[in-house]
Amino acid sequence: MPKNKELVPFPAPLYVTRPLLPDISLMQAKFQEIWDSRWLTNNGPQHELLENKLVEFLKVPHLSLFNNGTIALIVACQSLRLTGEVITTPFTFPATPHVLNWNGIKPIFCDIDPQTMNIDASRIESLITPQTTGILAVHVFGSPCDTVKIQDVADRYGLRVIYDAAHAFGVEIDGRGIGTFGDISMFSFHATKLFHTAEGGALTYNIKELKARIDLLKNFGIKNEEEVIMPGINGKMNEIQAALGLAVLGIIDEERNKRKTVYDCYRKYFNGIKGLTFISHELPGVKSGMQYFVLRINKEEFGCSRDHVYEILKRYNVIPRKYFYPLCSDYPCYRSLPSSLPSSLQVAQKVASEVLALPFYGELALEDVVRISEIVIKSPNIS
Ligand code: T4K
Repeated sequence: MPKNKELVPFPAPLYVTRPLLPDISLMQAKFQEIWDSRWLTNNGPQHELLENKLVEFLKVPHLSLFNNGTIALIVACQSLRLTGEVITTPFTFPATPHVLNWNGIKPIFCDIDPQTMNIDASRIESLITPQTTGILAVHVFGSPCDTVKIQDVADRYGLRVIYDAAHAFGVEIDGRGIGTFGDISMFSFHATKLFHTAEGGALTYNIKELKARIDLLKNFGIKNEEEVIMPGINGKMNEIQAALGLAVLGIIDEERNKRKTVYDCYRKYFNGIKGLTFISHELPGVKSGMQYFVLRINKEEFGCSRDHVYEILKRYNVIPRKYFYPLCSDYPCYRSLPSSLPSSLQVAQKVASEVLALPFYGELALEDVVRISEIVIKSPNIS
């Protein structure tokens, strides 16, 4: 049990996030519509409606829905015919490099920027070889990558750019939807995301011609009853997922406002504390998606390590996450790659040892945010 007398453990676990759920009556009405239509998947009316609504919401010209973000990303690589080597970040969820692997592409890990924690655009050029066909960058925690520098390198070397925008739903740069940068962007609609369809995802892109190819690829390559014109996969979102998405879409602005209040509360507590920094949801010109609240703990300055804070929080029934530790380049399936050498990824190694995602969702009570913050701040003094 904790030694600190003032702090007591929470009666129930406080998770890093909780799925946003619309009123059940809304879903019951949606279920009725689906039952009446007897149309459960394969481009039904809910699917069509959600696609149209998301095009508008995300401010993108074209969008294709998927059954999850990982399959969407696999299809993105297929649709751009990426081969050989693709430069990516080691500081991400396993799906990012795995998608390359599933396409027979070698991931080339590039170190990250110490502030944004995104791929360091100034290091990409030195990793390009005759085998490089693309860049797969991640808008980590919803903070935008350096899209200008990345596009500049890509244009100079004739490379394709895919953004893993799994964390960046609703993010805008100077009023422009984040899904309009690069060739293709992928959004994840997993239950843990601000906008979700329980499982799901989407690809967004500017080139109209890609729509036909992407939609064929996610439906086994079936053109019509007698023609299968490419080796596709089953990436289709079903009607129940789409209906849930339609209901969730109606409440995410309210959720974002609530999360802003939670963010402000954390910020108040952590601002100015030596050794603690956190991701900003107030970057100039950027509309935040309010997806995660991530602390960075500098062991020397704060007085204890990220791992110590993690253990102390768990003792008090707070379940934070070390997103993203270990680095993908340290997984057994990738660590023998030349680009995985820790000495080439020094910033990423340091960042991965410092990050801690704290509970962050609209329903989190502010008094709980205060208690979580106090536990963090007192961690160096709790053994
Ligand atoms: N690229 C990036 C950069 C990504 O972060 C992700 C996914 C992808 C690609 C792939 O997209 P998808 O194929 O998933 O669409 C979670 C999510 O499962 C994953 O989607 C997400 N990134 C990742 C960052 O977070 P885990 O392994 O941390 O999930 P889990 O089950 O531990 O959930 C976290 C917490 O959320 C739990 O402690 C409790 C709470 N929770 C979770 C679920 C599923 C609930 O309260 N209810 C729930 O239903 O990966």
